[in-house]
Amino acid sequence: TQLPTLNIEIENKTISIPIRQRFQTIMKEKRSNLCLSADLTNLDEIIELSKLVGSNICMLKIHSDILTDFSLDKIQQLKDISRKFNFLLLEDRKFADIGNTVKLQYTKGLFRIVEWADLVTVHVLPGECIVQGLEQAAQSINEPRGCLLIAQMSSKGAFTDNDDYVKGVVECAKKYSDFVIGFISQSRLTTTDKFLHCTPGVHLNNTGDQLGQQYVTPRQAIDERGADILIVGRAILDSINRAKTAEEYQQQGYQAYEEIRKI
Ligand code: 5FU
Repeated sequence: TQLPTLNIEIENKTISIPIRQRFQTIMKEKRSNLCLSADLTNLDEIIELSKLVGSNICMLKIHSDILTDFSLDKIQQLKDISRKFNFLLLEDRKFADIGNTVKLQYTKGLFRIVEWADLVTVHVLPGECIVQGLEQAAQSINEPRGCLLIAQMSSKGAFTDNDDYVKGVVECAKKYSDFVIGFISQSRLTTTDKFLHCTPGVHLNNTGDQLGQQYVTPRQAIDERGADILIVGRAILDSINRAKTAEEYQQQGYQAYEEIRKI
């Protein structure tokens, strides 16, 4: 089964763009491999922030379950901004249940994630059935949808630090490569460019937090951790000038990406 593609009208011709290709085009056009992790608890504030940094980012990541003012109207506003500024919306849901349950979590409840999130994050702990459940649910939507498999985590002592586990995640990605467009990772997992490697735990000034987060610099993330996309949260959110800091991470990140990946 084919996942839907995004239909774009150019000079009266409809062109279909699969989500993987769309992501790569956004990165090239905007010269950005920066994903802002907008870990704020107020969606109005995220909407304002997304306008401020919209031109600097290729993706905005949120945790909808930390929002105190979530509504489908407001999330639609954020979606409209993402289309205007041309970035993807990632819901960092970290699904981790059996296929049938994740299908419900993806489509129902207060958040109805499938209706607005271009991408979601997924643990493969339950086995490949989790991807099957999500992919099935995504087919009910007439827009492209995809997911990132969590292969490795940035936190100290993560149990994902296990070669067999990571190998299993990569196999699963290859098997469902229409829907799986990449990984959340801390190292380069495949030799092909097919899968986007997205790396959290990036900060220029800190090495970690008090709760196990571990940071590397943007250049280290790309060079030593194999990142394509840098996921940056508090380094930008806690800075005095968020717009200026986002621009710095965009520039440093993309420059290192071009040099190291030779794109
Ligand atoms: F899968 C992962 C991971 O391994 N590490 C993470 O930090 C996800 N994250 C998310 O990236 C985490 O939930 C935060 O939303 C974000 C990192 O935020 P920070 O403020 O840059 O530490």
